[in-house]
Amino acid sequence: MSMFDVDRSGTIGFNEFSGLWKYIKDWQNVFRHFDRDRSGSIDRNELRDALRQFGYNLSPPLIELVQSKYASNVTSAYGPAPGITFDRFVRACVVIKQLSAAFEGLDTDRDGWVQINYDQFMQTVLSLP
Ligand SMILES: [Ca+2]
Ligand SMILES: [Ca+2]
Repeated sequence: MSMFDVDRSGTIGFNEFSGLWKYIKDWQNVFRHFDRDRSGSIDRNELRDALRQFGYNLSPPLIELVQSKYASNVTSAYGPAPGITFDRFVRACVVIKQLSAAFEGLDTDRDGWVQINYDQFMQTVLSLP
């Protein structure tokens, strides 16, 4: 919630709530757009297409890793199909965005490589929300 508590008052005011609501609505539209088979969850291919559309070209093993990290394993006939549900999809996208931004911040010459020591690595990872 802290990312919507713009004035850091510790509570969510009306304007902040509107922002949050708009944010959720936008994400729901994004989710529906990429849930192409309308299964209520995001499978590997849908995830790959979504991330690609967002500008993140993850390799197949990375897609697999994200999928297995965020997918729920509900196999009940009444629950959502196995895959990434809405809230986890948002979380996965936010994490990938933040990790990518952190990497880009370190890769100052933009060649796709960074050389960092333990201290910088820990600082980078721990400073992520
Ligand atoms: Ca789906
Ligand atoms: Ca570099």
